[in-house]
Amino acid sequence: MKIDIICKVVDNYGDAGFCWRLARRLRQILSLSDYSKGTPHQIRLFCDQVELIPQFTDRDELADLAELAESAESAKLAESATASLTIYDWQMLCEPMSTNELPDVVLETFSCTLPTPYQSQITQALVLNIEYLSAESWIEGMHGKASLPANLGDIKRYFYFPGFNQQTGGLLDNFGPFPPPSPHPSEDGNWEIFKNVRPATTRISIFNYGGPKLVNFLEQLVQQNIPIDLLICHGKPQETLSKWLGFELIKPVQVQQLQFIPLPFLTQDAYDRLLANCDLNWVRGEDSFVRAQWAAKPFIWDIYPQADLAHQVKLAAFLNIYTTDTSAAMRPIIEQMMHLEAID
Ligand code: TRH
Repeated sequence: MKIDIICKVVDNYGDAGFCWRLARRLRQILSLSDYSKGTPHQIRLFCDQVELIPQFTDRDELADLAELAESAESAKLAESATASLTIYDWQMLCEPMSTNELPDVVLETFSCTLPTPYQSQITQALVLNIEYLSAESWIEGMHGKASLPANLGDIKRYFYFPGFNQQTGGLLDNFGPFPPPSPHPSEDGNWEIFKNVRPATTRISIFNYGGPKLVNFLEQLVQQNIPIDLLICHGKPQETLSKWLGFELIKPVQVQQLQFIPLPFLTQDAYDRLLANCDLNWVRGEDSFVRAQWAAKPFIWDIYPQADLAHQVKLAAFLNIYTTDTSAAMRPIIEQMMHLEAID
């Protein structure tokens, strides 16, 4: 089977991060499945910001993928019956493809609009448009439905809505064993990321959109006066932290009982492991939000803000299912925590 995943980056890391995770997971599933016997599978990821992809993965995996891409050409792959994964620049979609390059399945992500030259060549393919995740009930009626071609020459596409129940497309599950190994502080002493964490100290990872919401949270923590290690992810959370501290957060810093540990941008596997090894995780967007749920640890979701406030409806729908079994006392606390707006 030949599968193309098409990714256009809107902003931040989520679009590329989701597509990369999807590509790796599909490769893993196809390599393991009986279906792969005999014919090699091919997954191609087309992205308009290919330079983002290597940061999600380690060098060994990239080298392994490059090797696979070469062996696919030499038909060696047919014997090993695995699945190849290759990353291409978006520009390739604007060029003619030979018949044997054409995909069987196209996964267009987040309605990113396929370039016309590519559309005109994939008329035989099954095209799925993978939409954003939501807990809103209307997606159940839309999942699997065909979209009407908007313009002459447009191909027929089917909506694929990820979601939280059987009537939807479900959630992208994790790559590799889960939860990731070493759930306890003592074992994690060997992990570079945790070399500064203090024993028997609560750990909170922070990957949100920063701003007043984070400052408010930090000020509440200071008041608590209990030892907490905060693992601060790369980008916006570190920027907010640096402003709040009054100096750039480049190494671990202690403020009263709180310790702030800045993290480099981690590979996705390392990020997943971080989530599984913290007591509370702040997450955002879509992909980290889903990973926090697989990690099965308490989390606060900093939902991606939308200009038309559609995110508030989305958040309310999620909280509705998330707090189904929550006590009456706890429910308003969770709601209050997640409903605060992230305004920079
Ligand atoms: O980065 P995000 O905010 O991304 C998105 C995009 O803005 C997108 O346009 C929007 O549609 C979507 O949110 C809702 O958040 P997200 O989705 O959680 O993506 C972050 C990705 O980065 C995820 O794949 C995990 C990964 N990641 C790492 O690999 N290493 C890291 O150190 C961190 C902090 C994250």
